[in-house]
Amino acid sequence: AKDPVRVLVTGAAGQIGYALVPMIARGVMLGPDQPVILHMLDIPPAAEALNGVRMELVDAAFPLLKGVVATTDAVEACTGVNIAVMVGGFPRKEGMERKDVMSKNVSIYKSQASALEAYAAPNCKVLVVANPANTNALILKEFAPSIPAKNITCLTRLDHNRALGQISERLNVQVSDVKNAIIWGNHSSTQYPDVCHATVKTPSGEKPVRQLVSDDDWLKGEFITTVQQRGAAIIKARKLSSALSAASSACDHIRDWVLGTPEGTWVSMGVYSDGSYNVPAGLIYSFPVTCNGGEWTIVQGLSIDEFSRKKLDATAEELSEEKALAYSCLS
Ligand code: NAX
Repeated sequence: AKDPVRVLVTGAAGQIGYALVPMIARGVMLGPDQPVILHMLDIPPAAEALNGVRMELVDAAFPLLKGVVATTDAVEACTGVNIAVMVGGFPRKEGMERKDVMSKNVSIYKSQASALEAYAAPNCKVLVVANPANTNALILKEFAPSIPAKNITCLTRLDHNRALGQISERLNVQVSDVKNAIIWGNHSSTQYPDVCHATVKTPSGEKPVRQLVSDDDWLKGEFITTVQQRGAAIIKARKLSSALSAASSACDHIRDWVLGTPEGTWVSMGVYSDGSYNVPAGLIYSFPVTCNGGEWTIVQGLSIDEFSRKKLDATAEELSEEKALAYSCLS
């Protein structure tokens, strides 16, 4: 039998946490033969709710779940973890300035970076979900200098999956037959959902989405805005933000990172930019990546037309501004 993998979920008493921990305990994230020990962190006001989640995990009697740590102590939570899914953060409340929210999250991610750096297992892989996800991940990277930059990522897989879902609905095909969409940039409304290289499996072979969707205005207009604004549409409908889809996508992100992407398929991940596609280096930016042997690689050589170029640059610009704002909160 395999040794258990320790998986940290911060903000585990929240809504995404409640959807995510049972998926991890069922093997959705790491596979049906991989035992796990869950580490759950939340803040003291949520301690009782967190204990309730721990009780439910016991009650569910998951065969793969070999232990649960439920705590409000970051050091205890981070100790020995192999994977860290950072869902906890400070939400933007009505009337709050962007700078105030940023400042709260910068201080959370600075201190959790230190706890991870000091106590996590070597080669721990980190996924930041909490918003502003890209910039929180960047702060975490800056304050955990001994964790390789390659190990720190943020979630844009939900946006990626939303793009696949929209194409599947539009063409009335199975979502599993659609692949190679790309989310470029920030997990925000400036993200660029790009299907210029996406394909659909058909009885007569793989066909480009751009050929199957003849309405270019839809691809350049409503498709993009629907994906960009899907989070807001879910809030409007549910009166709560996306949770099950966010949790499921977080599992997809880690599963593909650890176990690899299928041949010929890429996915979107927020990763530390090396300057590929003329995106400024030093931002956490969402790129198309393939994964193999537990490492991601940015897909190279895709053609970027003028329409796309502007969108890649606009979302990079926003991330540079966020980075500057985050740094101004440090001083
Ligand atoms: P909730 O407010 O339900 O849960 C957040 C939890 O984090 C709460 O239990 C809170 O007590 C806890 N928390 C706050 N500060 C903490 C700290 N310092 N350490 C540990 N825990 C802490 O929010 P939920 O709906 O679960 O969303 C969580 C985060 O995901 C939010 O920041 C949200 O904006 C972000 N999202 C990101 C998505 C993405 O694709 N990257 C999509 C979904 C989601 O909107």
